[in-house]
Amino acid sequence: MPGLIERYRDRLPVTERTPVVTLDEGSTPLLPARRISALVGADVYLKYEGANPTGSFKDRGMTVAVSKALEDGATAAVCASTGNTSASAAAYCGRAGIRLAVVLPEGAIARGKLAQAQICGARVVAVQGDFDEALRLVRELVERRPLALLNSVNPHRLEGQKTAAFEVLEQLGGTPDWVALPVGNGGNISAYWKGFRESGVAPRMLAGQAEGAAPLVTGRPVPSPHTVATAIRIGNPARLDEASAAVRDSGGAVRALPDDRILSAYRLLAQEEGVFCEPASATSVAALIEAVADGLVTRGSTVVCVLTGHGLKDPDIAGAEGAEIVRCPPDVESLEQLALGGEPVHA
Ligand code: AN7
Repeated sequence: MPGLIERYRDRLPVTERTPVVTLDEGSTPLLPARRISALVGADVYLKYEGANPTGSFKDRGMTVAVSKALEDGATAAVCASTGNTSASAAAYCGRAGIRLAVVLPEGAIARGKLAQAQICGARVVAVQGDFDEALRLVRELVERRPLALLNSVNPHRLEGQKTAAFEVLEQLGGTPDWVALPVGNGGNISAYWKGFRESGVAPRMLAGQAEGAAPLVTGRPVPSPHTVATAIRIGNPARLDEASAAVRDSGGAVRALPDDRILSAYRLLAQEEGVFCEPASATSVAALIEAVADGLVTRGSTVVCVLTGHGLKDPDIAGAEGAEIVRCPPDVESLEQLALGGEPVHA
């Protein structure tokens, strides 16, 4: 499929003069989740954004933001990131020939994301602080120097990301009752809500946050946020007000989940649905399970859970949460015993 700018040109802020920087992002699968549907008693679909070119939904915003930066004559750009924004920006800026510095909270980035930024030629800066400090510094930096800012405070990012809502409506052939998604900076939920409103529909937005990083619950910044889901370890979201408005105006809700529930949804998705996403993404499914248990989401509802990033982004957590590795001497009797675990196997 062609990229998003070509597919949705009439609904994006581009002209014939905009140089299109694309990796043919978007057109990601909307997968029926049979086992999870049975578990919660609803029709659950997974919007698998890990299938984007750099493995996350960020590519939707980046194709528009980097194309517009190039149109505006930018030669250098910067972003703060918990990982996926930096990986996506590195790929698109590399393709555009724009120099990029990514500013990351030191020691708090999943290994796959860091590797992507490194190999795609970005200047990688690890700030001795958390994401909120990194974003604050980057915002100060762009006041001093003429750099394109590629965080989701850049409105072009949201324009690109709203196309996910268009795709959900096309793929489903209708409007879901609920759309569940993880919320960090609040950009993506704002973009989905914008995309749905522009399409004249209003599904209810279910925001999933980690309990240790849940400013959406109180509407106020959280100092020293913590969670295993590093992508959404954000205490002072850039788009807190828009995210809150999307929840409120859609008749939606927020659920804050402890890390163990996020990780059990993460394993459930991989083991029961064959869908390997990163821990932050599983927050959408954890939020759904919670909202079904407390009676908010009712039986028979149609629910889309957005899985924002690919599981390979964070191999360390997959290794820690996944199966143990069984060592085997090189003979077939040992292999038979160890591979089958002593259980009867029928042909
Ligand atoms: C997998 O990359 O903020 O609420 O700097 O990587 O729009 O911030 C990532 C966020 C959800 C939250 N899922 O989206 C970054 C960054 C994944 C993410 C979110 C992120 P927003």
